[in-house]
Amino acid sequence: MALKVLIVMGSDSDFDQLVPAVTVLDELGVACEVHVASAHRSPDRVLELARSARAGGFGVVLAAAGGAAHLAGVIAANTTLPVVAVPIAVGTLGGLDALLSSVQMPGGVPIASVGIGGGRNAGLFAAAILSATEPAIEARLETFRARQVEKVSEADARVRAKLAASKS
Ligand code: RP5
Repeated sequence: MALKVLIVMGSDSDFDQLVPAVTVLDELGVACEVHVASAHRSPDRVLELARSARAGGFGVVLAAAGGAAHLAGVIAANTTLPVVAVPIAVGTLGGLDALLSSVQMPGGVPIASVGIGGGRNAGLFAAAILSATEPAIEARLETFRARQVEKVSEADARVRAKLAASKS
């Protein structure tokens, strides 16, 4: 059975920024499971999710948190699956704190990170990781990329048509 994506967010207030991850995974036919669990408010639950992830059929974890974000690091400390942080745009620093917490992990337990509020890219990256062992996901990613090429070409045509119209 194809591996799934485990999505964990520190609070339900993070949910809106994770919707693009769920949407793009759905578009790519990648199964995911979404949970709220906090590294500081419900630490036992985070450990449970992380430690059971591989046996539960997951191949990658997306960990979304804002503020002094340590969710991704704590999950990575409790599984050898790849963990991708999604720094959430929240609070006085607007997500910069979460971004730095994510990319400045001390050596030995690495995590990857997308940009602040990068839910969609996180979903795409998770699919890319799973595509290494799942040809069906690779094929859907190829189609997704080809469609992007078409969209850029359509945008090019629109802009050129607007320019031409403005000159006539
Ligand atoms: C973090 O604190 C969560 O991931 C969230 O981004 C932030 C604020 O959480 P709430 O106070 O809205 O629950 O742990």
